[in-house]
Parts: sequence; C-alpha cells; structure tokens
Amino acid sequence: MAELTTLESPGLDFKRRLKVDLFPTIWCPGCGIGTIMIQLAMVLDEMGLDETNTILVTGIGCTGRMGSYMKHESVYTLHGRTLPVAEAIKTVRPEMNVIVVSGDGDTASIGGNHLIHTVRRNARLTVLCNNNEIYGLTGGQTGPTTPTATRTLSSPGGNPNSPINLQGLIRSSSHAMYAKTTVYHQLHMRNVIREAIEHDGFSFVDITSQCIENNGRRIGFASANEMLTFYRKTYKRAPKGARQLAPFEIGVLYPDGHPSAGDGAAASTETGSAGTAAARGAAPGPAPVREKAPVSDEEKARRRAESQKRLALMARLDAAVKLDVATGKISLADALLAAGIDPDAAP
Ligand SMILES: Cc1ncc(C[n+]2csc(CCOP(=O)(O)OP(=O)(O)O)c2C)c(N)n1
Ligand code: SF4
Ligand SMILES: [Mg+2]
Repeated sequence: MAELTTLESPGLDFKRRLKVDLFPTIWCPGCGIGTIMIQLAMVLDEMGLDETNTILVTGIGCTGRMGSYMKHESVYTLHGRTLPVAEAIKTVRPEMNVIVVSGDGDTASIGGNHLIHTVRRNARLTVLCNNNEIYGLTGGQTGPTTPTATRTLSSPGGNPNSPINLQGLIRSSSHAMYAKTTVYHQLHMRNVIREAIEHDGFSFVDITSQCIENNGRRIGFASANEMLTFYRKTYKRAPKGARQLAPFEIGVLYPDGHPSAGDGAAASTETGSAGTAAARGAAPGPAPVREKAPVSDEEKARRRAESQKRLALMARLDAAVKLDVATGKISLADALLAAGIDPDAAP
C-alpha cells in the first residue's frame, strides 16, 4: 500500500482536537494565537496524534492559554518554566510526544537559560514559539525579540537594544532543527509544525504573529489584517540549499547531515529578529509568490478521502505504534502489517 502523507485538505476533522464548547477564546479579535492553534490541531489530527500519546506544555502569557482549549493533557507551567517541565515529562514518559507552546518572552527572556540548556541537551521536544515580538498579556512591554527602535509600553522612545538571535541560539546545537514561519503563511506553518514533530531531536518553530492590541496598533498598524498583509508582502521563502535564514525569510534549517539539510534556507550572514516595526518604512517587495499551484476540487476530495482513510487506519493501532507512525519511525503500511490489519478490509 502506498504511504499516505497529504496535509493539504484537512477538512473540519481537526475540530475534534479542540474544546469548541469553550469558544470564543479569551484572545483579542485578530490575535494570531488562534491561527497557530488551528494549524496545530490540523497537524495533530492529520498525524493521528491524540491525548493518548501527545502532551502539551504551555507557559504564562496570552499564548499559554492554548493548552486549555485543546483536548490533550496539558501543563500550564510557571512563566519561563515550560522547558524543564517538558523535559521532565519526556524523561519519565519517553513514549509520549511533548509539544511546548509558549510566547517569545516566556521562551527567550525569563526562560532563556532553560532554552540554552534544553537545546544543548537535545531534548526530544518540539517548541512552537508564538513570536509576537512583545509581552502581550501584560500590556505590551519590550521583550527579547522586540526589534530595535520599536516603540513599546516600556520603551516609548523606541527599544534601544538588539533582539535575541533565536536562529543562532537554536542552531548552536548540532542536533536541533529550526524553522521560521508566519501566521500569514498557514500551509507553510502547518508543514513545518509537522516536520518539527517528526524531527528526532530538539525542534523549534519560530512563528511570527500579530499582537494587534498591545503591539500592532502602537507601531502604526490599523488592524490585524494590515499586519497579515505586511507579513505576506515582506516574508519570502528562502532559496533551496542555503544554511541560514536571512531576515524576513521563512524556511527550515536541519542539522548538518540530516537527509533534508540544505533544502530549506537562504545563505546570509544576517541573523536575528527581522523586525515588524523596523521594516515598516522599507519599500514593499514584489508581489508574493503563491506557495503551491491551485488544487482542483477533485484533487481536494481525493486527498480528503485519503486522509480520512489514513486516520481510520491509525485509530486501529496502539498509541505507541501510532506515535511511531506519526513521527516517521515506521510507515503506516508496515505498522498495519505488523498488527495484522488489512488496510483494504472493512474495519
Ligand atoms: C515569574 C513571573 N514573572 C513575570 C510574570 C508576569 N508576566 C506574565 S506573562 C508575561 C510576559 C508574556 O509575554 P510572552 O511570553 O511573550 O507571551 P504573550 O503574552 O506575548 O503571548 C509576564 C512578564 C509572571 N507571571 N511570572
Ligand atoms: S494582547 Fe495581544 S497576544 Fe494577547 S490576546 Fe490580545 S492580541 Fe493576542
Ligand atoms: Mg509575546
């Protein structure tokens, strides 16, 4: 049986990963966090990951509220302490998939020391960092990824400091995978979240997203839509084969020697946070290139059916085997064979 790997047509099945009865969420209208949650739910659903094999760990901040809206066991840790908690869970329950969802402040400021050492130890975790370049929850103070010169609640004259170089920090480990994406580039985000979960080592997805209320309006954006348009016009896919992402490039950087290394990014000597505010005055780039050719309705229906069949088959596997399939350790076909399940027989 051919291996089924589509991600393009998830349908609405991902809703089963969400506590929709708790909606509307606490997040401001137009906040980027909800988009990240939907994309994560889609990936989990596509991969067949559920509460039996996947745990979420979140920190304090607007981003940290995500755990309460998802149908997974989740730990709402102290501010800055997601990583030691996540690593402890992974240590005692290595068969579980552990996904950290945290803000840029939580991850790189108060949690920065943990980040250095979790990367160094190559903990088998995936971090989704909602990088809104601000302390959102507390009203919009300067954070570690706030670009230089950005006006914030705590730096009304403009941030005098340089943002932390997350890419460089993560890539200081020879094992870690680093991906950059944005809330505008939803298909790209979905694909890199999946790749990060599949990565056998520490993986970090740095997601530029909008905090319209406590950052965007202060730096001149009238709406969340304006911020998304800015991401669309400014961020470009990195060329294939490079080993570093330039500012405003999205892509994936794998460890050296990884089969996919060299597929993701552009060569550049510049690093660090690209900077929403700093780039506001820059001339807009050329019109963005579509991420993929349009897909016909027939093709979408075929992929949806394929995806549903995969999910139905995944549901018949033990949780541990399901996790191995979802993270690419074995193929679905091999797992079914080992379990004595005929993929073409009715369940
Ligand atoms: C130990 C501790 N220090 C400080 C705070 C106050 N605090 C709560 S959230 C937060 C920053 C949130 O920013 P970020 O992590 O980027 O998350 P966002 O709200 O932007 O999603 C701070 C400083 C706290 N709750 N606990
Ligand atoms: S304050 Fe900012 S990050 Fe927090 S919910 Fe509102 S828009 Fe989102
Ligand atoms: Mg933040």
